[in-house]
Amino acid sequence: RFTPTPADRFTFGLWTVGWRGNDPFGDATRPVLDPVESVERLAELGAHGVTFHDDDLIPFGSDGKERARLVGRFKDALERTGMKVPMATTNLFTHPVFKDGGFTSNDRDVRRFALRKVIRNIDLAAELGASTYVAWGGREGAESGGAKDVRLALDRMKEAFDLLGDYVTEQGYDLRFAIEPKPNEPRGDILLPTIGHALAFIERLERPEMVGVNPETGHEQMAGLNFPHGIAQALWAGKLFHIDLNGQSGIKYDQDFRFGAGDLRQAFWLVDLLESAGYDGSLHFDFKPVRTDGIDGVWESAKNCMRNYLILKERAAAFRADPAVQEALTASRLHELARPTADDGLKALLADTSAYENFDATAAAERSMAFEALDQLAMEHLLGVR
Ligand code: 3MF
Ligand code: MG
Ligand code: MG
Ligand code: MG
Repeated sequence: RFTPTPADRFTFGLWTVGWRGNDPFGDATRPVLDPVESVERLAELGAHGVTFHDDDLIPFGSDGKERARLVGRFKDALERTGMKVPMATTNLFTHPVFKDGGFTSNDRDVRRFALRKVIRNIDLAAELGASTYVAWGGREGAESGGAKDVRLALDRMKEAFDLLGDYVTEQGYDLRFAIEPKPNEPRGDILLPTIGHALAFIERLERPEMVGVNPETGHEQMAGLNFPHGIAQALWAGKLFHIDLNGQSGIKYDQDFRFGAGDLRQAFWLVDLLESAGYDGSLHFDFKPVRTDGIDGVWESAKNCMRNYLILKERAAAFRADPAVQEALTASRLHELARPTADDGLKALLADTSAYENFDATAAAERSMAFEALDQLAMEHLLGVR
């Protein structure tokens, strides 16, 4: 029970299980993990695939020969295990050259280098069969007001996505972009800080249909936002191209706990939403196994990211199937929300005296929404007592 198979579409970044525990205050606590070992171990645990930043697989500065060797043995591991690479991304944040950003660095040479670095890895992504290319602009931002002209930076950001869209189209790749919002860290403030900012930005692009979002649980919750609500809006906009699942406890640094840790109730509603909406993309974990643990904790937490998703999936299904919940949903008038407000048309609405002239606001105000009973049912399904 709760043991995943590749059909569950669970994927992991190589940088997640491969994180060595280095943080701003301390050095690495775990040894280097070979990407080939990650592929093998995750396959054994029942994952569907892995994702990577260019530099996770091919260390920055590797020459052509070394690059070919590393890609070759990675491909062998994929073939051996049947693991897929549904998504790839670019590291535009670790090397000091990106200290002021990649697409929006004030330094034009750096911006041109960043675009070439992305394009180089897009070729590899396409070769490996990826369908999504994620862009997290962790260094696109500022610590002080005069340092960045945000309107110009957004022009450069748009220019970058427009050029990358041209490139993918010219090459005939079957690849879409997903922007990953984050409010801060490592920059004091990052551009495109939330799902909403990213969705609005995408509509200004030359090829908006090619670009969606890759929201991360912790990133929205760092800003105190409701993650399921953000995901619902991305789904509503047809823009949920990918997702980074993890755990976060409130407004803090980016904790990247395993999925299910942190805000458990939002995790429950998130799984309920993804499953009832029929989201069929990757269920991608972007987490960090806590640095207190050895390699045992790495595989334990990777396993439990998937296990917790499957447990919550079962709990959410039980919640939806419970006749008492169906009654409670009716009492809360969820079905009425599904009905258009004026399907009789504007003219009929204006002529309807019961809508306004004879509307009894006092009586309507007295009708309970009955949300407390509904929420307690959810709580009890989540806690496994129903
Ligand atoms: C940082 C992140 C990133 C992105 C990754 C793109 C290093 O907080 O979440 O992980 O997810 O760069 O997928
Ligand atoms: Mg993150
Ligand atoms: Mg995070
Ligand atoms: Mg992420």
